[in-house]
Amino acid sequence: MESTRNEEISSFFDSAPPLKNRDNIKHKLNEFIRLNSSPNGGDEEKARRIVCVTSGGTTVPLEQRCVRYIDNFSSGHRGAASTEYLLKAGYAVIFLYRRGTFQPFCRSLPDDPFLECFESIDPKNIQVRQQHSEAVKLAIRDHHTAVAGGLLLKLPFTTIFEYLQMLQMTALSLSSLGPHAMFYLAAAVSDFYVPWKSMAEHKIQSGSGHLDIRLVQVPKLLSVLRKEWAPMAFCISFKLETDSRILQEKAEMALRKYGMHVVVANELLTRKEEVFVVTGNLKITVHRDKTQVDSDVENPLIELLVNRHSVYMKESDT
Ligand code: PAZ
Repeated sequence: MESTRNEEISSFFDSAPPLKNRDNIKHKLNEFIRLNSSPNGGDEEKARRIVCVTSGGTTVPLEQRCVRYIDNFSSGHRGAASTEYLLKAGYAVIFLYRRGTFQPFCRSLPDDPFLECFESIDPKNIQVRQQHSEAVKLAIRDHHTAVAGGLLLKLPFTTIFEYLQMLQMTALSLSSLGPHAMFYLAAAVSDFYVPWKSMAEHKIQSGSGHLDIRLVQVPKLLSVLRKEWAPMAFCISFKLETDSRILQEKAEMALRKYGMHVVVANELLTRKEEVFVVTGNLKITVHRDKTQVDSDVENPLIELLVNRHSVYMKESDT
């Protein structure tokens, strides 16, 4: 059983196309962690907590020179919103996100900000439209403060191959922080993929009837993250289902089987209204505050998780 699992994992990593900018990503990660983990001349107690937030969905390419791929619904809204609250709570954030999905501090901008927020006043000048000026100013200010202040590192991925290699690199780099590190795994990660070696190289041709593609299971790497990559980090994973009857059971299973510290369970249709936080023997329901127009569920969720992380860090010290 264990050896089959190990084979699946090595076969995934060995056959995955190597990351194009691996060295550059590694360098950025190491610099970011170095700067944030020793802000006071290496005083362990005062070192900043660092969290890796994963956000958006992974794609599964069907061709090596990819024209078609399998995708999922995830918009990255949860990851982007949570990143803002985690920064506010004092964390440095590694934001591992799907290209093209929601970005921190941009949630209140219109869908096409470039075209909708700006107007051309004469052939040489453009200006921000009055009705968007406050939102644009805040987005630019908060984003700049976080990135230029060295508190937000944004790393984009598209495919399942990129995502899992980047998660592994991040986890191995963060492991030196012990319990100061946190993983907030909100990305919707593909469950099945086409192994690179058995994938068509060129665009799959139509015209010969039905198409058979064999998808194999993506290895379950949450337990590897917990046991091997970053064994002391505080790990939160997410579980999404569409059938409420199996949600709790699946979340509890993830807690036990993968050794997560917390599993956040949510349903597709109500995910923006409520989530269930499963930890130890507790199941805590977290709601959006419906009395406030702009409220979201990520605000109380992050508050709860930050407290849980504090307790975990204290317990790990003793
Ligand atoms: O990205 P989003 O805001 O549209 O949705 C968030 C979410 C539902 C993808 C996340 O809360 C989640 O449950 N992620 C894990 C999904 C899963 O693989 O079960």
